[in-house]
Amino acid sequence: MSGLITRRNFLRSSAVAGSGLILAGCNQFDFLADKAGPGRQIMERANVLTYKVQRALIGDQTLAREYAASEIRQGQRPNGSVDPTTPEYTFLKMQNFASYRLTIKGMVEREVSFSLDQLRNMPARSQITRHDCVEGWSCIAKWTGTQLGPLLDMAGVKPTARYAVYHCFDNIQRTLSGDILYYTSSDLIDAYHPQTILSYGLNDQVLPVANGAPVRLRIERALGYKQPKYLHTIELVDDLSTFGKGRGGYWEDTGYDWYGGI
Ligand SMILES: Nc1nc2c(c(=O)[nH]1)N[C@H]1C(S)=C(S)[C@@H](COP(=O)(O)O)O[C@H]1N2
Ligand SMILES: [Mo]
Repeated sequence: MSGLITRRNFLRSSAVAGSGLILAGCNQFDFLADKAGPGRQIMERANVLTYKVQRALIGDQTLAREYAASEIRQGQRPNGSVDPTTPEYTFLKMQNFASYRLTIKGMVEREVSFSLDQLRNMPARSQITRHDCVEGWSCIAKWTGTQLGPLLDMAGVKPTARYAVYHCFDNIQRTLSGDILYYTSSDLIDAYHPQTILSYGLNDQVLPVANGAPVRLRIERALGYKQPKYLHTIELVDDLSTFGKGRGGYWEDTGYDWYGGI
């Protein structure tokens, strides 16, 4: 996976940015831009550049900063969907998520799914990290869950997979043509990152509905909108263009940066 971003690519990207030639064809952006034709928007190119530069600067395995318990000053402020109303979620919530399953599917050797009890009985990791929302607020909170990486290995991610798409239960937006369900995505470096956990605990309590019960993903080096709540399916893909408006997430579809690094 780390082969995707080589030092050479990074240097090429920087050189391009530096010389102001970013609009003059984009063969050098081989990671995302190869999915697109010549009509790509400037914004998308900027996203790719941001991704490459941020990824190169941050490295594959660098950990997000972890804090001391004394630095938790308030509860995790609920934001976005706080109480999903889809029938599926309402039903699960009514029975305290007894029949909840997290599914991993798509470009995998075998589709797998896990109950909440199974997830809770896997090796747990707790981390106290800072959540940064683009709306301009931050919260330090303790997240407990199990690492995503080993679960992906159980499914057997195919070598052709490039992204993990995170599908959520909540209808973040209702339109005349139906509900829009929240989703986001990451590359496999972030999916396998040691601090990327399927979190079911928040500040030593069961994860509340307002913060994404029963399971929400933490991708600690990314902004708030890359922390999917009410997660039910992780789909391994090689192309993001078939989901939503094709930019890899609900907020990403409205123009937010795909990588969303902090
Ligand atoms: N399913 C889902 N995930 C989501 C959202 C959402 O509305 N629905 N909002 C995102 C945004 S913008 C933020 S800041 C955080 C808020 O998480 P919190 O409610 O635990 O603070 O969740 C992110 N993940
Ligand atoms: Mo956010």
